Amino acid sequence: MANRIFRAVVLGPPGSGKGTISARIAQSFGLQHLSSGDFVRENISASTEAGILAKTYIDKDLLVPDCVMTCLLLPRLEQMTRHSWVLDGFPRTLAQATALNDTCSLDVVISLNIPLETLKERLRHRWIHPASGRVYNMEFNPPQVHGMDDISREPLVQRDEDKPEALVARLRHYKDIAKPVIDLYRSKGILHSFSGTETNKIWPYINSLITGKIPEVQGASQTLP
Ligand code: G5P
Ligand code: MG
Repeated sequence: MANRIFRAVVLGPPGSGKGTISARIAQSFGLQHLSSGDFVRENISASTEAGILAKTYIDKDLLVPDCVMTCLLLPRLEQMTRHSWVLDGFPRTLAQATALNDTCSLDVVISLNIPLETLKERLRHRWIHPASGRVYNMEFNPPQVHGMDDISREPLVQRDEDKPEALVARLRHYKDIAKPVIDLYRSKGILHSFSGTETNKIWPYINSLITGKIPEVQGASQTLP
């Protein structure tokens, strides 16, 4: 764990590998991994007021409104004064980025640029364990037992928003909304963009970027998802 607090954000379209890369960063550098999508899904499972509201948007393949997302996430970040973290999936909009900026300062923003065809292919094969948010890919990261979560052995499901008809609209929408967010972090000089079709090829560059930003690293693990 680094001696000082380190805060990173991972941006990218659906299926770009935000969750996979963030989990590797968290595991390798001892950071807490916070995922806005997992956080929303936890709230949906727990039927909180915010979760019930968020579900009405997710069911229509829409982004959850900024005020719901910031109310869910920012108090959690404000509590994390002693922990370094990597945040995946937030901010998605300029309003969210501005709210985050008012809450804390970021060390690094990683933007993943993955070709559209690659994204479509990946999401087609993605299955999740809803209770834990664990993500599998039937080709890249398959479960030990087909169709079952490795730990709970409960059945895996495919998210409605990963089904082909919902995908193209999601990906197009992402690009429009993300541009001002990416421009903002570029202007702050903390944006690092990575392009490619394979997470395993992008990972070493991200690993060395973070290693350079966190000199005192402990507890790096060899088993990566
Ligand atoms: P989420 O949960 O943030 P998305 O759609 O932005 O959902 P997603 O789908 O979770 O992002 P990811 O995390 O970028 O994708 O990617 P991943 O899960 O790591 O990888 C995708 C798949 O590809 C996995 O199966 C993985 O194993 C595989 N894979 C990774 N690398 C490779 C590789 O190199 N090769 C291959 N073959 N496969 C690979 O948000 C869900 C919803 O919540 C709401 C929105 O409605 C959103 O749609 N939401 C928000 N709304 C407003 N504002 C926010 N900030 C919101 N955050 C969430
Ligand atoms: Mg994710």
